[in-house]
Order: sequence, then structure tokens, then C-alpha cells
Amino acid sequence: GLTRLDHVGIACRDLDASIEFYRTTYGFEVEHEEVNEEQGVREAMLRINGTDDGGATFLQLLEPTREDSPVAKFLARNGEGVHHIAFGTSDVAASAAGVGERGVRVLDPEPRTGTAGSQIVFLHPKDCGGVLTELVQSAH
Ligand code: CMX
Ligand code: CO
Repeated sequence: GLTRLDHVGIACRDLDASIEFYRTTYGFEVEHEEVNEEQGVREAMLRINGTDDGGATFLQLLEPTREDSPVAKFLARNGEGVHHIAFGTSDVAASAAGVGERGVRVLDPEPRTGTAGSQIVFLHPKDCGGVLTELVQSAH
């Protein structure tokens, strides 16, 4: 089942400026940074609470790497702001199948690779009360 809030994804135009805002304003530090070409993002994970056992919660700051990416499209339409939420699960395929049986459109027929080798699927925001929702199974 879904056990926790894994992260909140935030679309930004300038990743370094966004990191600096969260660092200087709140003291949150970057734990992990990477480029995910499949998702079209340069991203940073800032840990908000929790430990390394898979129970932590993060902010995911997302800067688009190309104009046809979901985050670029979101920024063009809405400007910077909250882009999605992500729930943690110990079995992303099973969780996606269960949610799909409830009539929610699962956007990824097979889980894709997310942050730090995690497995992710997205659920259509129009089936989730306007909230783009991700399910994530961490690699460890
Ligand atoms: N949150 C809520 N609603 C959203 C949304 C978002 N992030 N993105 C789009 N929508 C809404 C739009 O407002 C629009 O609604 P209306 O029809 O009422 O105007 C509708 O969905 C369609 O929007 P669109 O701009 O035409 O966007 P697309 O249908 O092309 O794509 C989506 C939307 C969700 C299918 C696409 O963004 C997607 O597949 N996202 C999943 C992948 C992703 O977001 N990757 C980046 C993050 C990676 C990570 O977390 O690691
Ligand atoms: Co995410």
C-alpha cells in the first residue's frame, strides 16, 4: 500500500536559484541532484524530514531540459509552482494496478526510472481532483 508522502514536485525556471531560495530561507540542503533525460528535467532533492531507511520526505525541484517536456509545458501555462505530489509505495506495479482498477488513468504502462534509480508511475491529474500524482518505489 501507499505508506507516506515521498515528495512534492515544484516546477522552476532556474534550478540553482530555487535551491538557493530553499537553502537560505529555510536551511534545506540538497541531498541529490541529477538529470533525467526521459522526464526532461534537471532536478534536486531536498530532504525535509526522515532518515535514510526510505522513510524520508523531500522537495523535488524541477527545471526543464527541453521545450517539449511536461515541466516546460507546465511552466508555459502556469508559471512556477507546485507541479505534482508523490506517494511512496513498497511495490509500485501493484499500487498502480490497484489504483487503475479504481478507474484512475495510469500514464505509464510500465514503471519508469525516477530519482536515484527509483521506479515511478504517474496518474492523470484529471482523475485525481486536479492533482498530478506520482507513485514511487525507492531503489533501496
Ligand atoms: N497538475 C495538474 N493539472 C495538470 C498538470 C499538473 N502538473 N499538467 C497538466 N495539467 C492539466 C492541464 O491544466 C490541462 O487541463 P485543462 O484541459 O482543464 O486545461 C490538462 O491537464 C492537459 O494539460 P496539457 O498542458 O495539455 O498537458 P498534457 O496533457 O500534454 O500533459 C500530463 C499532462 C500530466 C499527462 C503530462 O504532464 C505527464 O505525462 N506528466 C507525467 C510526467 C512528468 O510530469 N514528469 C516530470 C516530473 C518527473 C519526476 O517527478 O521525476
Ligand atoms: Co516527482
